[in-house]
Amino acid sequence: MSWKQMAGKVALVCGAGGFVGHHLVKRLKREGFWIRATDLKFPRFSETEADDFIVGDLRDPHFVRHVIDRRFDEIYQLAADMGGAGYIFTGEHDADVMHNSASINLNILHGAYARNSRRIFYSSSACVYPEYNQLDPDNPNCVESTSYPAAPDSEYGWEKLFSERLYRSYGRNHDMEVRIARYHNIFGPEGSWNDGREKAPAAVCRKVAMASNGQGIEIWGDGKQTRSFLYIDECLEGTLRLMRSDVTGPVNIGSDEMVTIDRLVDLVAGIAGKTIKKRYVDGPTGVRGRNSDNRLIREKLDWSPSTVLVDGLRPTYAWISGQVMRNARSEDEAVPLSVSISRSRFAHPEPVVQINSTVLSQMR
Ligand code: GKE
Repeated sequence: MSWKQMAGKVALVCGAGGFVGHHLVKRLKREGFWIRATDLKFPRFSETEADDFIVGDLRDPHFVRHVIDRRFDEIYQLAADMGGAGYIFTGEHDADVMHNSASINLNILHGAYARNSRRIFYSSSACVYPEYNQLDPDNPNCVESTSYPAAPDSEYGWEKLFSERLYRSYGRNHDMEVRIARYHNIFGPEGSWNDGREKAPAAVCRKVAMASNGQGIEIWGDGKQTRSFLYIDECLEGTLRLMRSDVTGPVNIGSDEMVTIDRLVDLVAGIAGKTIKKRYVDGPTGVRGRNSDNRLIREKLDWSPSTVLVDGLRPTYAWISGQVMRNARSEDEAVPLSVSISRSRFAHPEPVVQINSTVLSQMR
């Protein structure tokens, strides 16, 4: 659809304080939409471009009724309790992930139905695919039709599978135009990079940015596990193409450039111009191999992502190394204070409160 055809239309973006949602708002604004956005929080790294941003809890059906108070031409449901391997594969957040994301999906979908907002996009995940098809790092199978018999390796994947079924049942029973993408590890600037929810591309960029030339960085697992990573701009392109298509079944939106985590580190080190050694440590690793199978999206949408991984990593590394430098600067600025505190320790050998520069920078 052209920009002119989009002008005057209204869209709702749920999860617009998060990485994909924030970028999607910018993209829809360029197309001329009026946008309502919602999330628990505003975007962390730059201002939202939404016309109307409502902060609140989408687990609360009353709040959702307040947000969906009219018919929207397009609703994008990206809100979820999610994160990288360090968040979703440790088991510590399973109850939160399942309860929070399922509640959000139940509320939003029903709210959309109640206001006759028929066209709704749901962001599912490659985590729905069964573990038994992802044991061989060189030959994972993520064809859309292979998600059953179901055996995701995480509760996160099970919730996505449940919600896919929920959306599809509203499509069948209530005549809604449901579109479902299975995202494969989306990355880019302004994503989580240091809050415990970061995925491998951001974590590796951060670790490389913080390392000196010749130093080592920690890698979870043996580095031989495989993944594909999709740059944010391609994700948005695929999302919009899918939303405006007549494709009702779930489709992969991912890159099919499969790499080992070792290779990911080497690419980032190359961009940084550093020699980086790898130290393999125990950590949450998830499936052994995963790659997007793009045959269905090519057939259905006559399109698939083409940006090569290294081209997406360049702007991502530039942004994350900038964040690392900013954080280091703000910690440096706190040093004179901690120096004066440690000096005072000579006079008071048992300080009552211990303050360090990190705490000071968080308090600002
Ligand atoms: N996050 C992270 N941080 N991963 C690391 C690190 C590190 O410092 N070092 C090595 N890895 C390894 C992980 O152990 C895992 O094997 C691989 O990189 C990819 O981790 P990831 O990017 O955090 O997450 P996954 O691809 O395993 O899973 C993600 O899949 C997406 C869909 O494809 C999920 O976290 C979801 O965010 C998402 O649905």
